Amino acid sequence: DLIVDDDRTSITVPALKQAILDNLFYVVGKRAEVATDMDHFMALAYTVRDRILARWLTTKGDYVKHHMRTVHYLSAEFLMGPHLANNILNLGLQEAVRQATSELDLDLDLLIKQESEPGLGNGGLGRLAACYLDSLATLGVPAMGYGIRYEYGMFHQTIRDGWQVELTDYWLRYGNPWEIRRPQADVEVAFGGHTQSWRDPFGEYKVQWIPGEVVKGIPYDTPILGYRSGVANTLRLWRSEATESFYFERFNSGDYEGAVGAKVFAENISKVLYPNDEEIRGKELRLQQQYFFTSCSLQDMIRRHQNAGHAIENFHELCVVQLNDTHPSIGVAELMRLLIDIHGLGWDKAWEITSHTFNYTNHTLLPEALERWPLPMFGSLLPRHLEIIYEINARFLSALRERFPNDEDRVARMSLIDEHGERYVRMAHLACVGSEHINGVARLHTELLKSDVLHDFYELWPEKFINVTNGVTPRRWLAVSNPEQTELMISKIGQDWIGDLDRVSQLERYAEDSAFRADWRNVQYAVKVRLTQYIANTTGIAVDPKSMFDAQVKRIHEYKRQHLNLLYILTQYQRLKKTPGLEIPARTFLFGGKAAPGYFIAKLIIKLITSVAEVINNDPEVNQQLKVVFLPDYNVTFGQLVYPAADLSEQISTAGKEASGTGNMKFAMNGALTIGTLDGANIEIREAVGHENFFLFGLTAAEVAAKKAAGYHPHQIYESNGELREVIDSIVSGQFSRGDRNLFRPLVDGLLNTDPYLLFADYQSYVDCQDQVGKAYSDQEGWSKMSIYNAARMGRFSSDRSIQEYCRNIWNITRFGVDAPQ
Ligand code: 26Q
Repeated sequence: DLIVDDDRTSITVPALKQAILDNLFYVVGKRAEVATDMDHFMALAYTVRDRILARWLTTKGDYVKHHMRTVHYLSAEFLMGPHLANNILNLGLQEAVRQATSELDLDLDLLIKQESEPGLGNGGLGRLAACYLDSLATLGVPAMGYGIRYEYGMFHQTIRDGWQVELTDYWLRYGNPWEIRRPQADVEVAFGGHTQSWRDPFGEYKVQWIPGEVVKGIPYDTPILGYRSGVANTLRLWRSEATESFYFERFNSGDYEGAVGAKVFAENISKVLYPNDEEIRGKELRLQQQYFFTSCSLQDMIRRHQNAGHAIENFHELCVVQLNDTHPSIGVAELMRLLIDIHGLGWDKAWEITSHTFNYTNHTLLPEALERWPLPMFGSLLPRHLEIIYEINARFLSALRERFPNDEDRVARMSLIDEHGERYVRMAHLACVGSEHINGVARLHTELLKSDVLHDFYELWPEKFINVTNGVTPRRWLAVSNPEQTELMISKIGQDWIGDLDRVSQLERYAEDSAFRADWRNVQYAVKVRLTQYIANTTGIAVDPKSMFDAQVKRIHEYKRQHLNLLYILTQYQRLKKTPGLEIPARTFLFGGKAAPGYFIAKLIIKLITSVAEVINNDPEVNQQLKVVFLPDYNVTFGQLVYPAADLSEQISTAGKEASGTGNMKFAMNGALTIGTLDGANIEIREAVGHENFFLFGLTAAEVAAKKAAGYHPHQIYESNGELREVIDSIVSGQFSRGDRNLFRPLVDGLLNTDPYLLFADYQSYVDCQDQVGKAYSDQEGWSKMSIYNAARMGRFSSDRSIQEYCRNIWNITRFGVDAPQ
């Protein structure tokens, strides 16, 4: 009964309604009477996708037509989170879609919740890539993301008997309405085998790689909309499949097992995301994944470059590649191979192109997280690349010897090959040698790269090093996730800040306005009630939305020190048990995060959190003042619920260990105050929001280094600090493990004997600081002021600012935007 012009592009409410019904019938294949919430979600998602497509195709056409220099962001992980709400916001359709769904008697928020999030990343690094895609599209930067379409993403976490249990994440179960498979743009990728060399009739030295296996990469494209920019860039994720020819050749020659084996090999490559962050074990499948997506992406870039009519010699003028950590750094050798072996260029020209194409972002300071591959494995999987790396290395080291004569120690330290004992290929060194720029992700991190982790490279090439402090997108992390605060902000300062976060500074003057502060508190309370209901539904724990919400959500890692947080909780617990009726403001401690499945101590930390939670939450003497909640399966979707609701953000890593952190930014933008160390981006956040609006504690990175050098004895601190001793003793006593004195021994012994992350050294400073936090929270007016100053001064931490810095200082991109209307 509805008549509309075009139900695939029109954005009027009647057209949207008709489109949802049409998509439900023709795409989902259901009648409204029997459709589930998931069916309605799909129908709505297709309706939104239809409205993206014109922008998407126009954007692509414009980039080609105007020969625009394009960024290619290569990342093994893209932790996108659900798309629907974000796409609706970016299209400017929030009101129209709400109206259309409500007229159809559909609950929009319920439909949004149906989307299963593509969890194709571990944590910070993958989520940063997603924020950067958002900003690239918003700013109209010609850009493409390249990665792997894992069939199984980050595992789902459940808690059984207090322990983490992993379940697989088959996120594609109900289909993915956002992606388009493009089989016509497939590429082939080779593995194994051997190389042959000869001199061609002109006397040129030529190499041919005779592979052992060949697989096919099929691209799946997802549009990435900018915020009201009219731009839709592309995220291109590769799926591995068997090549028909390889498969049938063996099959027809009677090698049935070989044929099936080849198919299994091929299909395995994009099967599953490795759930380890920052802990490397040399697994061959992981190297296969890295080479697979990097080779697919570079071949694709070359093909698109040539299809647009450009000569291969100009590749680096139109194509720039950003390496998201070392995971795609094999690309340096792969581009050399493609240019020399496939496109016939000489070494020097190929090196000129390659070394002007790549840039490398480092994300870690942990020495154990620097990627290295055992040489025999590397050589058998990628024999041609190993030859190329040897050649790059020979030329690099001879230049190095010229620059630093008689310094063979330096040569050994900087070589692309680690020759101490078992031999390894050092991927960070390959990335440094092959890149035009090398960047860290926060000011301190970049300084530590220069002075420590990559010091030799800094001495050789100081001009390559540059800092780009991370940022996060205010679209997803504020406008989508915190509609209550967003609405209040819009009522005072309009909405331009969503696309230009520097403008949130206009909020500053309201910090001194008591009526506004009351509104601010009411909004905060409403958001906390939302989270309270979620906690009750998922854990059965009743928390008080009037209590302080103190949140630590991030991967579980010793350097992030979730157990330091626990030491304070236990300190408060002991105090309350000793002094019943002690006046402390009520607090709810919220934890969320996954442990790598093979990381025993991290899993034990989860068990300790859940065990402490059980005792405290069930102790009537304290549970009006203390609650401890571990929320299972922390992911992007849950992050969107918790960042807005937190009063206090825990950023308590050992100084010098957290490269940047990005959760710290999401919390502060939403008005949480931070308790933190001088680590990563905390330092810059504290400068931005004002020292008086940030709870600082702990040793500095320099003090940490000095303490370790001087000989650190945690046992002495245990002996001299009464409160700490009681807390540790209570863990050992079995109070939280039903009398089992051994359960937490590995954790406690590690602290008493070595404590590599200096929890004991920072304990007293942390406890004192937390006590100050408690006092400050009792003064609600003062707290609200600090909260508003935090939100108002976080403009710098928009990923839009980070991307502008990448464009100016690294990518040399000056042309933005498309012809398309917004
Ligand atoms: C490597 C090889 C084999 C298997 C897994 C990995 C692997 C996977 C993921 C290694 C590292 C990661 C992820 C690292 C990461 O998330 N680092 C974080 O990056 C953020 C964005 O820059 C920073 O804010 C964090 O400080 C940093 O810890």
